[in-house]
Amino acid sequence: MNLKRFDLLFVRGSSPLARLIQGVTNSPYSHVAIVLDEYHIAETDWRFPLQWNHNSYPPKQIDVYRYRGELESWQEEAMTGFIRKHIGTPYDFWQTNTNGLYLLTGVPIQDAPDRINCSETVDGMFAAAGINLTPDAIGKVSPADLVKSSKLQKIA
Ligand SMILES: [Ca+2]
Repeated sequence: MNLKRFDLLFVRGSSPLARLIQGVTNSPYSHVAIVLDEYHIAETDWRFPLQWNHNSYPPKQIDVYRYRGELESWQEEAMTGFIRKHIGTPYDFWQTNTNGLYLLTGVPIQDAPDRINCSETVDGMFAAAGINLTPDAIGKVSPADLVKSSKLQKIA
């Protein structure tokens, strides 16, 4: 597959936590990772801070989404800069948990400003380029919210 930088890999996880996220958000996806190049991704989950990884997701476990528009070079630089700036940022458990509570009970989502979760990273990265993927407050989104964005299209 021809992956491009800033393509998004939406992952259908199978761990107990992944199943919980899928259930609470009513979505097949438990995780989202950002493509850096054909072989590398940036991602964070409860086990590790935002980091660069080899893309080792089996194709059958992921769907690939791409921004519909053309990114200008300043936007690509802003998005790459966002990732660079946040490499090493710890995972935002509190935000993930309260996002789940929000969906179940309406209690507001709590955003720890110095921590990020997977979908918050994606939303923040596009926001750095002036692109709002969803009508929700920046970062207060789940993978399920992101795939509903009219600015993204599924390519694989
Ligand atoms: Ca946060």
